[in-house]
Order: sequence, then C-alpha cells, then structure tokens
Amino acid sequence: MKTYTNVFDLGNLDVALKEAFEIKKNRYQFEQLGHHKTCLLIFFNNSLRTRLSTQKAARNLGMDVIVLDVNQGAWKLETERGVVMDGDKSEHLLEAIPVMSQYCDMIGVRSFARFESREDDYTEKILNQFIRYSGKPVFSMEAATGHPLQAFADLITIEENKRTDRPKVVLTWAPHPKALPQAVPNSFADFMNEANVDFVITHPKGYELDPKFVRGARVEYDQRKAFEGADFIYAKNWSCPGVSNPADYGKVLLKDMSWTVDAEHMSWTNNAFFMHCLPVRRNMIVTDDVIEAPTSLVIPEAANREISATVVLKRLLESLVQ
Ligand code: AN0
Ligand code: CP
Repeated sequence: MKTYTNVFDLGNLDVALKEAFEIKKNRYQFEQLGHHKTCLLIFFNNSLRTRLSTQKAARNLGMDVIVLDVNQGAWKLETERGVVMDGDKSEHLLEAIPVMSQYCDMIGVRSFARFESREDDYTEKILNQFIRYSGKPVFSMEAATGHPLQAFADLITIEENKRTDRPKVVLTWAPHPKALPQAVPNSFADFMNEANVDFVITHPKGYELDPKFVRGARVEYDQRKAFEGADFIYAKNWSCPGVSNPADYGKVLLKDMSWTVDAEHMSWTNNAFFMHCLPVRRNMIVTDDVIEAPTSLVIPEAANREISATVVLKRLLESLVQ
C-alpha cells in the first residue's frame, strides 16, 4: 500500500479486519519493521485523537515520529501556483513538500476542506500535491473529503460490538453551530458501503452527500423511519455538500434541534449503540444521557484509532521494503 486515502486502498476488508484484531492482541509485534524509519505528521488543523493515536501507532511499529503544526512555528505556506508572493506567505508548498520529504519515510497529512472552492476540496488539491511531490507514502489524517483512519476504526468498533451478522447501521446528520467538513460522513459511507452491513443515511433535505461516497446506500429523509430497528447510530454534523446547489457548498443551512440524538431518538432503535468520531458538542449533536449511557461507544472508537493507524502504517512500511 503506497497511499491511504480511501477504503479501496485497504483491499479486502475482512483481511484488513483480521489484521487489526491480530495487532490488537499484541500491538508491538511489528516493532522491528520501523527501525530507523521516520514518520512525519503534518497538521494544517487542530487535532487531539489523530495527533496522539497516530504517534502511538508509529511508535508501536518502532518508528521515530516528527510532528509539525504548520500554523505554529513553520513559515506560512502558499498553496496556489502562479501567485506573486508579496503577501504574508513566505514559502510555497511546492518547495516545502520535497524539503519535508527529505527527513522522513512516510507522511501523514491533516488538511481540512477550506470551503473556498468545492472543486479544490473535492479534487483533494492539497493531499494530492503531497502524493505527487513528496515521493513518499502519504496517508490522510483527515483531508478535504475523507477521514479514512477514523472510518477504519469505526468499522473495527462495529465488528467488535455487532450482535447480528449483518447489523443495521444508520449515519445521521445532527445540528452544529459551525460549518464542519463532510470528510467524516464521506469516509464512513465509503466504508459502510463495502462492509457487510445494512446501511442507511438520514439527513435534512439539502444535505445530500456526494454520490461518489453515497453510491448505492439507502437515503431516508425521515429520521424516525431511518432509526427504526437500527443496531448502530452514527451521528455527525456536516455542512452543505453543495451537490444540488453548488452555491450552498460549505454553508450551515439549518440548526434544527429536532435532529439532536436524545433518549427518545434512541428508543426508536433496536437498543442501538451510539457512535461519534469526537470531538462532539454535547446537547447539540447528542444529549448527555445518550453519550454517557453504557451503549455509547465513543471511547472504544477513539481507542481503535491506534489500531487502525497501526495497520495502515504497517502496510505503508511494508511497501518501503518491497
Ligand atoms: C472536524 C470535522 O468535523 O471534520 C474533525 C472531526 C474529526 N470537527 C471539528 O472541526 C469540530
Ligand atoms: N476523531 C478525530 O479525528 O479527532 P481529532 O480531530 O481530535 O484528531
């Protein structure tokens, strides 16, 4: 595996899950693999879980880790080619990427959607420049349109907790005061569409996700109908993906609090587990009682971020020695 940006990079998901459970039994069993290798993690945006779990994963594999917060201490980076750089940006990404790649063997990139241009975000302009100009294995730590390390951890968590062979998994939109990316729901849909689950997406009209990720999934606009019989509720806010109206891309179209996941919502389900990638705004996305209930999986999900990252970084390391 040379890059990790979506579910298809993992190949067979059953094999990937098996590898994840083997690693979970002993997460240090491949610590020789990363000896004298360096993993560089580049953050254009904030992070708690990704920052910690990916460093832990790299160390499980015996790698050294360098973390760079681009906005704290590095030169301000220009990302557009052709710009006369007479403003506040001192360095261009086109030099910064090959320079950074001199000091490492693989690169993780966190670069959220900027909401300036739907096309730039949906063509993954920043992430693809890293893939093209670094000459090193590159993995997404949440880029503009996907968060595959999160979605893989979510799949592991569902596999560990499912009570039937083919559980019903519901991705539900929930309200949030700020415009958030579509990366998490996109990748969750990307993975659930390839997993052995009955997958349903529910959201208000106007919040349709990109067809590239929805594929054949059932979309149910009635949240109550969607929740009926659910085994897993996966809540997330996302801003308008601009599928039917590109002018609305990245906008908050509504903050309808009737979509907040509360005990009544959960009573419509098959005693479902509650999931969220975190960070979560309580009593916007989910009420205190639901996130604190024994059926809440938010902490095991976060714990599985170390496991998904260990599998992915191990496979990238293996690509170096081939
Ligand atoms: C980010 C998002 O919604 O994509 C990160 C989630 C892992 N969330 C926030 O910025 C609050
Ligand atoms: N879930 C997740 O990726 O969290 P962070 O933004 O804190 O890394």
